[in-house]
Amino acid sequence: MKLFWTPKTRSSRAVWLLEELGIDYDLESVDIRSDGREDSAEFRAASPMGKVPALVDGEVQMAESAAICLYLADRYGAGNLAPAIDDAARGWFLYWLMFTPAVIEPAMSEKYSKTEPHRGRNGWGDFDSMIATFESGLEGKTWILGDKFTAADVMLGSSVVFLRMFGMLPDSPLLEAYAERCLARPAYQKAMSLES
Ligand SMILES: N[C@@H](CCC(=O)N[C@@H](CS)C(=O)NCC(=O)O)C(=O)O
Repeated sequence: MKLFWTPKTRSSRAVWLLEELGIDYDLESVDIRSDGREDSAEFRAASPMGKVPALVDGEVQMAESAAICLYLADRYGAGNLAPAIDDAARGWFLYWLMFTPAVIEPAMSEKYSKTEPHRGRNGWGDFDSMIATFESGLEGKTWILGDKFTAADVMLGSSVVFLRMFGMLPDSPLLEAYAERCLARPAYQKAMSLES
């Protein structure tokens, strides 16, 4: 299995998830920051948008961090990082797994670019309702589904770390504590150690 990756990007999520799984993988660096960027044909085949992360696993080629996390958790997690397909918890698991690309990231972009919010018109609502929803999802819980850490926490945990890194995390003891729990995970620390 090979992960196309660039340090300090959304690729970190996929590395974190691979470390949670404890399976073997190779990393191939993609220099997305260079001007005269020349992507390999293998990378382009897996990532039509030319974005990291991208994964090649045998005949499987794919990109999009949430899709990669879901694929890896289902395929290699033995039920540990994703509820089974017939488990009622699967509904909320999928909701929160997709919350990052569907809601958090567009809302961050809206805030960063100072675009006027349109809660009803925009699919992500707006930044403030995103934060309020994220907080209410975590209320009284260790992880987003309760006591059990899942791939959805990899997506949400990396988002909360990015929110903090960009100075966009409002005063939120709940989200701060969640970020600290994510940062303390050995798999997260191993993933970060590969970046420095
Ligand atoms: N929705 C995608 C976004 C991926 C993405 O935008 N990756 C950035 C790095 S964080 C990238 O590859 N940028 C280089 C480019 O677009 O050429 C995902 O979650 O995987």
